[in-house]
Amino acid sequence: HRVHGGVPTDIPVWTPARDDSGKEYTDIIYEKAVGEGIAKITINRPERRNAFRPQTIKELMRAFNDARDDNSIGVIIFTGKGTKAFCSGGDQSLRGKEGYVDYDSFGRLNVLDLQVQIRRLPKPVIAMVAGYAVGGGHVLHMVCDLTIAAANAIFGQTGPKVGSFDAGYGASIMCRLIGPKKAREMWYMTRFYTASEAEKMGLINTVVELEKLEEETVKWCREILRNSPMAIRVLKSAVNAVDDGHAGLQVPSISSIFQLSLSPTYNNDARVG
Ligand code: S0N
Repeated sequence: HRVHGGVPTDIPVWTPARDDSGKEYTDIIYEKAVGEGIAKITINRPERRNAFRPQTIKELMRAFNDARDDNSIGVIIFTGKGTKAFCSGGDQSLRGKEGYVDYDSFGRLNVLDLQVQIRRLPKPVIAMVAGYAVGGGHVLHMVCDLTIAAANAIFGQTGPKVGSFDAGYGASIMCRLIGPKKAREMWYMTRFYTASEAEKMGLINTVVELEKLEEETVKWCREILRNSPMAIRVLKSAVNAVDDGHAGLQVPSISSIFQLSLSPTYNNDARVG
């Protein structure tokens, strides 16, 4: 191991992972660093700047659910394939009168369910962003616990240009992160912001050279993994509580306390729940 500040900085060996549906993934890559406690979920549609279609979201939800339930996983990295985009939002080529429709004729914008899933998931989710995080892809990085960006990252909302918007988390969490004035600017004007501008705005945690992006992200994961998963899961719901209310608190925090009261030997290191 190469070590910096007591934390190894080498990139782990990623092993392909599956969920229990028995289905293959077509739109994402799901991997785990065995023995490390890290899962990595990658949108794999680089030819469309990692735009999501309903099928992409279904697969992401399956993988996030598996990572949530896997006792060996403590942190999840969420990213996009390649260096040009984290995610460019909803696949515009599938947008028609019936909404977003793919080959399963699935006409619902199920990305909103994924946003809720990431917010409720009682483990940190880290967005690892190279290139564009725009439109619905920008909201996806905002709902993650932390965002680590490469110097080439570009952030922005594009929805109003194409007649769409996110009046849920896309508006409320953005106000929390950068304040309502800046949030209005971002939504009304659909400007794009560089990684260093985004860092100054409080939209992301840090910026690193593109070549160091994964190394740095894994280092942040390892630092988190040294700490108590129980403390982190309750802190996650506490930090989200103002926006998520009781629905947010209920899942990781109250159920943990309930389990604590049930079992005097409840394991403070538990990663399931
Ligand atoms: C990302 C951009 C800026 C990249 O520009 P660049 O590098 O010049 O590449 P392009 O040549 O433009 O693109 C390369 C190929 O990728 C395809 N492509 C890119 N983005 C999409 C996309 N979103 N859907 C489908 N295909 C995409 C290009 O067509 C091109 O293909 P080829 O090579 O075959 O020509 C630039 O690409 C860009 O601006 N993309 C569109 C961004 C956009 O408008 N996104 C949609 C925004 N709306 C949503 O996300 C809908 C969902 C929604 O309403 C929502 C939901 C939740 C939260 C927020 C929203 C919201 O609307 O904001």
